[in-house]
Amino acid sequence: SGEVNYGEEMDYKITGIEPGAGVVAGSEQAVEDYDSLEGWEVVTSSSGAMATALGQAIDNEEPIIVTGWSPHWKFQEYDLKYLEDPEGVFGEAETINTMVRQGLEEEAPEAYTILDQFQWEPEDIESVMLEVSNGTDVEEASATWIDENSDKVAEWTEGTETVDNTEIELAYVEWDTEIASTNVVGQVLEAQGYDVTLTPLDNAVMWSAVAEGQADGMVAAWLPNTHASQFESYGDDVVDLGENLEGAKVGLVVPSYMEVDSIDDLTS
Ligand code: PBE
Repeated sequence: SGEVNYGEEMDYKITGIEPGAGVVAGSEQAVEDYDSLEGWEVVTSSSGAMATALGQAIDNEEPIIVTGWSPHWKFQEYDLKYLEDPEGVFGEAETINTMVRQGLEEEAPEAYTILDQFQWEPEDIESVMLEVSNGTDVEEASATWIDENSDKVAEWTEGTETVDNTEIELAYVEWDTEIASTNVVGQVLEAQGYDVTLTPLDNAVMWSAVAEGQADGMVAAWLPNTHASQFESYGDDVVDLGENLEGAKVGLVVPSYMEVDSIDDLTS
C-alpha cells in the first residue's frame, strides 16, 4: 500500500520518560497487548528529554510517539492527539490525589487541612506549567499563580491558623505536573508559617517515603490506573485525602499531522 510505515521511520521506538512512571509501565503493557506494537520498544529517559524530542520531531515534521499525559503544557504548545486505546490499557479519566503519612493529622493539623483542601483545575496547573516551560523558574511561576488566585488559595487555607516554623516535607517526582503542583502547595504552606522541604524522588520511592513516614505527604498520586500498582503496595499505609485535580489522562501521544488515530493503526 501507499501508506507510510511510521514504525520503520521511528525505528519501532516509543519515546518514554522516567522508568518509574506509570505511563511507561502502561506503554510497556500496550506493547505486550497490541499486535500492532509487536517488536516495538519503549525507550526510557526523562520527562525533559521526551519534551525536547517531541519539539524536535515537530520542527522537522517527523513522526514520533511519546508517553504523554494531561494536563500538560505540550497540548497548549503543539497540535497533538492521544492515540485511541481500544484495549483500554491506559484506563479512562484519571484524578490526581493527595496522600499524607499516618499521624500527620494529629502532629501538623493545619498542614493536614491545607493538603486536604488543596484542589484546582487543569487550567490552573497548565498555566503554571506553561510559564515554567517558557523559562520562568518554578518558584516565580508559582508565586504569580498564587497572587492571581487568592480566592482559590483562601479556600485551601480556610479554617487554619498560622504556625511557627513547623517542618513539613513534601515528596514529588520531577514530572512537569508535579513540579508545578508541589511548588504551589509548598509556597502556600510556607506562607502559613511552615518550614517546607520539597524532595524529588523516583515514583516508587515517593510512595514508600509517605507510607513509611519519611515524608509528610505528596500531591502526585495518579489514580485509579496510572499508579495502581503503587497504590496496591502502599495504599494501606498512607492516608488518601482524595483528589486535588480531576480530568487527568495518560496515553500514547502523537503530533496531529500523523495519519494514525488508534494504537491499532500502527504496524509492526
Ligand atoms: N505522569 C505524570 C506520571 C504521573 C504524573 C503521567 C508522567 C506517571 O506516568 O506515573
